[in-house]
Amino acid sequence: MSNAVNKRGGVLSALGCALALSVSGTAEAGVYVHLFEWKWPDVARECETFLGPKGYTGVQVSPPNEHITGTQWWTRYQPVSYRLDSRGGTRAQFIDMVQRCNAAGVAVYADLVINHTASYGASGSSTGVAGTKWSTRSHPMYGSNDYHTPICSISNYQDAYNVQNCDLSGLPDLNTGSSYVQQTLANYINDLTSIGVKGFRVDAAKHMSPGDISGIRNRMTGSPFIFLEVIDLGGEAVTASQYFGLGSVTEFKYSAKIGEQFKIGQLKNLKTFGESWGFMSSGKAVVFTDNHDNQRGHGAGGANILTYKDGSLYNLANVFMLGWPYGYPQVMSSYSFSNTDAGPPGSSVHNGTSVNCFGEWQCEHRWREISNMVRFRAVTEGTAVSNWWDNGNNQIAFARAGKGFVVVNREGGALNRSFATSLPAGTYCNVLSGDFNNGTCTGSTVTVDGSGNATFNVAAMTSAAIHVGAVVSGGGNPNPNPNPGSVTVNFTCNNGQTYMGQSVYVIGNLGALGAWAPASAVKLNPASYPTWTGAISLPANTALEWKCLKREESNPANGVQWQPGDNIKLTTPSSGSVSTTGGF
Ligand code: LAG
Ligand code: CA
Repeated sequence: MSNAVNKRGGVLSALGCALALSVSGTAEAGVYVHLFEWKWPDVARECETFLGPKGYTGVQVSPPNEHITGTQWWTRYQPVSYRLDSRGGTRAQFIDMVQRCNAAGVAVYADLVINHTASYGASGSSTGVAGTKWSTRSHPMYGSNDYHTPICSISNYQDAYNVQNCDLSGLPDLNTGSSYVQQTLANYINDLTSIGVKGFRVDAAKHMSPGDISGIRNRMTGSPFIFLEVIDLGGEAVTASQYFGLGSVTEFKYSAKIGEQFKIGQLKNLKTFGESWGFMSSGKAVVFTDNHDNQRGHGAGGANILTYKDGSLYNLANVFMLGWPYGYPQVMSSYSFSNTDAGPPGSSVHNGTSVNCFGEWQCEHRWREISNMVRFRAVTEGTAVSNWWDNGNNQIAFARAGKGFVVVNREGGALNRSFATSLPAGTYCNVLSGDFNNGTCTGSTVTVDGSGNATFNVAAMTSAAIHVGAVVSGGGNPNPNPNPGSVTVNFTCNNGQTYMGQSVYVIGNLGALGAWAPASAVKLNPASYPTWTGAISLPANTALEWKCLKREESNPANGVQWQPGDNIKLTTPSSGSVSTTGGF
């Protein structure tokens, strides 16, 4: 398990994030996806074949514990027991998924429904999906004295006591202030942590006092990433800021406002998108265009929430979200629905090598624009916005200084224009028109000249993006001297035992080191097996981070193993060469 933690740590710091998972209350670097209602074997396969290779840092999964029976999606939010047996799959399948996602560098975040227990069919007793007998306020782990009394219903959002100690939608409200309840919940959470789960969404956090959640957290092992679902659109007694001491917090204002601007506003307004709009500080915020609730009119839904149903407009909003440096973004991945109660399709997403996406399973996280902006965000991490441009209406463009450039055209006509990109000269892959793999671009290219200018032709309702991790040629060297400021870095990876077809690579945060994409990592030479070595020419005076990586040569998503522990950091010298060593 500790190995997996370390692999995860590697990916995290890979994204320029100086913080460790243990710093709770600080947003993560990177991008995570919510694979809403995906079954565990599908999630595992997705980690290996898509999420890891594309650079997603995490995956939020539906609540893994036993819940009430029924076809509706929201049965998952009515806990019967904390057995890991659910519509997502069995305990064994859950463990397999967590291990395989960790091995692929993708952290699993579990959704914790800990404010309440089941109530549907409230009067009767019933059996949960794993066969546990229960009735309202009576479960193997709880009796009626484990709930808040006297029983009341949430009716007044101006009254924090009412919001936190009464029943939400008739769901029996656990006495989360009691040490027995706190320990019971912590035991469940610690089971997940011991399996290798790296983070938790705290469902209905607004309905538990920060003190109660703190009591649970103090009984938790490890230092998982915690983010709290607090719906705060203003005007209520319970506010998001009351939870900042516990972890990151969902910023629902972001979802409401990005939808408003893309649907009925003007994109030029987004120039200041962030704290000045009344949002929480970026480092606290988990942000999304839509989540599993508000995409279907539940939990703070509204007329302007964007969903997959918005098609190209949804793509544009996600391109903006992922290109814009605010918060820790969640990409929503949905199944198609018209009935807002309807549960997931019975079909699997993965069937051998074929993928059942873009239909009954929407897989927004696989839409090209969305998936390729994940790497853009990693490559531009830590850089400020510069070179903002707008046409006074719904065409915008901006740079992430020196690292990337984005153009969004939410108008009916094409946008043809030369922009000051801030990027080094070179031919870049427009990663929203095609994929960039091993130095090859399957889409159109954009040429940045020696002054940093480039002409973009962006069709109506589309976007374009270039970044220094996807350069076809050039990329900083307009000078005829091919590499004026370059030095040689001698890489060594020790203990690189591999199987047939698997090799050891250098992977790091520079484009020349694959920009953390296993597919683009640089293969080393096994002449002194199991020690692998290689010399790579890199820019002088440049800070970089890297790790050793194992992967299969012909299938970069297979056999992936990251060097455990922190990234190796070094700054290249002004000339000559330098040696650096990692290993397994
Ligand atoms: C959440 N965040 O605070 C979840 O994101 C949200 O999806 C959950 O509600 C809610 N808290 C409770 O965990 C969902 C549905 C509700 C559903 C509830 C329990 O949005 O509609 O309520 O899960 O399954 C359903 C019925 C209600 C009924 C209730 C109790 O829709 O009409 O009162 O069950 O029987
Ligand atoms: Ca409560």
